[in-house]
Amino acid sequence: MEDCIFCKIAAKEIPSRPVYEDELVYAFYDLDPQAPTHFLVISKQHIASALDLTDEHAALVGHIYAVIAQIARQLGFDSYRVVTNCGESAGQSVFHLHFHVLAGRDMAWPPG
Ligand code: DGP
Repeated sequence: MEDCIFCKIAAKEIPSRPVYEDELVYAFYDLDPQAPTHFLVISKQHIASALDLTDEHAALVGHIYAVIAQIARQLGFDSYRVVTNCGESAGQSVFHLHFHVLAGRDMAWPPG
């Protein structure tokens, strides 16, 4: 989608530090890390937010969680947090579906 920063990152029009890529998803390190390890997993398909997900996306979302587990194993993490901010009030600033993966420190609950 034109003017979507994450579409441009997925298309390599904007540089990023890659973690993983396949035909459905791209994973790259977050510009503003909130943990010693903090990367994002995005769908290559432009989906504005989790609010737009339907049953049609079930395989995609399942694949994203499988990819996250695979990356975590490869990086040596057995403990990590996955966050999807959905909507401005929840902290979403980029309106392209993405999953934050945070690891390498203890996490507080509830999140702020
Ligand atoms: P959220 O606020 O939940 O929509 O998360 C957006 C995240 O995207 C935020 O943690 C910062 C990150 N981010 C924004 N622009 C860029 C960029 O150009 N490159 C990278 N690597 N991360 C970005």
